[in-house]
Amino acid sequence: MERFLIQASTYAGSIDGVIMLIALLVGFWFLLAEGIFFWLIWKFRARPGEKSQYLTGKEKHVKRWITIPHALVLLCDVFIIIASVRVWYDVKQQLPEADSTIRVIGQQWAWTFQHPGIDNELDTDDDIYTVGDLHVEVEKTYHFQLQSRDVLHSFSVPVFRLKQDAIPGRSITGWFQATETGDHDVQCAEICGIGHGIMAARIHIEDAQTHAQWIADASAATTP
Ligand SMILES: [Cu+2]
Repeated sequence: MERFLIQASTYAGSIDGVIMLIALLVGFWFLLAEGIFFWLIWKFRARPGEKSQYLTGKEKHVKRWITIPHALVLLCDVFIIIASVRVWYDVKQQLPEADSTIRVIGQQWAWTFQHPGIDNELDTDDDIYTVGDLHVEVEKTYHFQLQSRDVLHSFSVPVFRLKQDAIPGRSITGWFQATETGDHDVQCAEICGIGHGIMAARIHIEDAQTHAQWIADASAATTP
């Protein structure tokens, strides 16, 4: 499948799969319905000497044009629902064991990231706080605790196909696992005020050695 944006998380491919399934099914019915529509316009066009039929809409041979496609479209919906629920369960309902936990805090208009330091424990003295730069290690499972200091925000990492609303007063836990190294965009995907559009950040997906080095450097810089 042609990829428009790289897939850098374990579940990115399955989310793209659902979107592709919906696009194909909806696309098929759209083209078919429009095709039949224009064919009927052409077939029943006005012609000299031909009288138009009077249809109440209740005739069996007319109603079939509604009931049969209706049933088939509902069947397609069932396929979409089954595929979506399976992906939703994997991404949102289950929580694989974490190698590391980070905290993501949205506010007007920046993202603050709280990383565990060398001890890999959150809320200890060696935590590393950054604004606008999230550092993670590739192929490690992360839990994130998503919070907001003011209004609704939405933590969006397009290459992960991850999007989760941040709600003031709540701490929402989710997970991801990056599959390849690289630097990518983090966005806010919920209109949160005049600075919403500039609420961009970066995620740095690093190999184990680079990530360990970053933690060491950041700890040395912040530890008195
Ligand atoms: Cu925001």
